[in-house]
Amino acid sequence: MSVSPFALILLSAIKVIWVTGFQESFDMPEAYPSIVVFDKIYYISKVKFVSYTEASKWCSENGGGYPAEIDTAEELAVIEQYAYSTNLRRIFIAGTDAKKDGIFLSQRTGVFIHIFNWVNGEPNNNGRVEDCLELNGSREGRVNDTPCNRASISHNVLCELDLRMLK
Ligand SMILES: *[C@@H]1O[C@H](CO)[C@@H](O)[C@H](O)[C@H]1NC(C)=O
Ligand SMILES: [Ca+2]
Ligand SMILES: [Ca+2]
Repeated sequence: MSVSPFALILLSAIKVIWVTGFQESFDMPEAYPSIVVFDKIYYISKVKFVSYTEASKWCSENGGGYPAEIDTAEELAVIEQYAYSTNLRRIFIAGTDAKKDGIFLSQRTGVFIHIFNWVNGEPNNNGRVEDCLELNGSREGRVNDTPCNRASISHNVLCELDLRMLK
């Protein structure tokens, strides 16, 4: 099957208009500027959270998203770079190994997460309480296991929203 170049241009024009329109209405004072990559929009809270559950709630109440779930190596590279660009230190993303140490599942979907770019020596389940995941700004945005709820450690949160879910 061949698709005419004109159809492709038209399609991408529609997509740009649609995404741009969405982005404008999406600007939130409580979030860092969002980025749109492929069919996803990503945004990071300015607020910090001790609890992953609270962070996840923030994503859904601000823009209708959920903590970012690593599905592909490309997506991980994108969110690492985005996280690192903010200069923030610790940023929650989705994933927990509360059931079985070292096996990370999405809290939202239960799907097995199998692509990582760990900080050297991680995951170490430090203090035996590190059952959640963060992108660590002190380590180029790479992945580290971190407590889901420990008073002394707070995180921003990187949220993801599938634009296809909006239509
Ligand atoms: C992650 O970042 C924090 C804050 O900058 C730092 O104290 C901590 O050592 C880092 N964790 C790892 C595993 O690199
Ligand atoms: Ca994802
Ligand atoms: Ca760790």
